[in-house]
Amino acid sequence: MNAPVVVTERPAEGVGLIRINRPEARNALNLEVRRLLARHLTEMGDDDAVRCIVLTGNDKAFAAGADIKEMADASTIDMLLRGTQKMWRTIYACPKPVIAAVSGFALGGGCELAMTCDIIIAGESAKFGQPEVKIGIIPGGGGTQRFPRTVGKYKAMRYVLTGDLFGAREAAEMGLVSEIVPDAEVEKRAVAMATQIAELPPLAIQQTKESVLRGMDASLETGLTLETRTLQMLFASQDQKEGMAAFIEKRKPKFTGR
Ligand code: CO8
Repeated sequence: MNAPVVVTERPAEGVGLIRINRPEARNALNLEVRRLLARHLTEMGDDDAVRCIVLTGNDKAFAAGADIKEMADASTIDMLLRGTQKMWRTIYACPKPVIAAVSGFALGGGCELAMTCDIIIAGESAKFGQPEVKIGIIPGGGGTQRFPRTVGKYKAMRYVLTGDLFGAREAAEMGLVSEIVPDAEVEKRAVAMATQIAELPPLAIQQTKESVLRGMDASLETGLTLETRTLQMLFASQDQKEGMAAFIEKRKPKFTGR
């Protein structure tokens, strides 16, 4: 049997690619997949050679949600002991930028997984949604929290309360998708953007990600203070000296991540 999560270390210099690989179940996120995702993202987060990560599925599904067959007979205590929110946090806490390359369905936990990523590249026929109410539960991976914070209360309510799916175009109009590309080019475009990010100074990239994410949960004043301190701190890095010297000397910079 093929591994349910496949890692391709370097589709390009500095880029790690993680593929969810359960095509027979529309990439449903069973416990094994979630554990592997958490493990690979942690490992890539710690690997200096990986500067940006692409997370993808196949042409039919990014992920069709948590595995319903694995949950159907679970008790409250089973769900508690599974502790999936810990794995979810590991994914969210990855210090490197993560680009979701979404083709096909991104539903329930799959849509939430995409929303934990930093950039979402979607194929033009990708379908998103939080259909959990239709099976008697609520979203459990951030769908009632990240979704309204991203698209606003009334759009989010329209979808979480009906379970209706929505297409890539509507997702982009709501601000849930960063870029739409032809279906056949989703992974290629995501890897190209990851390569572009991987060439930039890694400390500045990581600090930018952290500043955006932490600031979104804070007051504007606190966020601005965090931003100022982070900017000041980066003047201790070699990459700041190199980046500015290269600009002045009209040459290509060589960033070391120091
Ligand atoms: N769980 C388990 N199996 C699934 C899932 C799933 N989420 N989605 C699809 N499959 C399986 C089907 O059962 C089917 O298996 P089989 O061949 O053995 O019958 C196979 O994948 C192919 O599926 P379909 O025949 O249905 O394929 P279609 O192309 O006709 O439809 C859909 C694709 C639209 C994706 C459809 O399968 C579907 O609606 N799936 C369920 C979507 C859903 O309800 N998702 C929400 C799940 S609940 C959830 O995510 C809660 C998150 C809480 C915690 C967050 C942590 C992850």
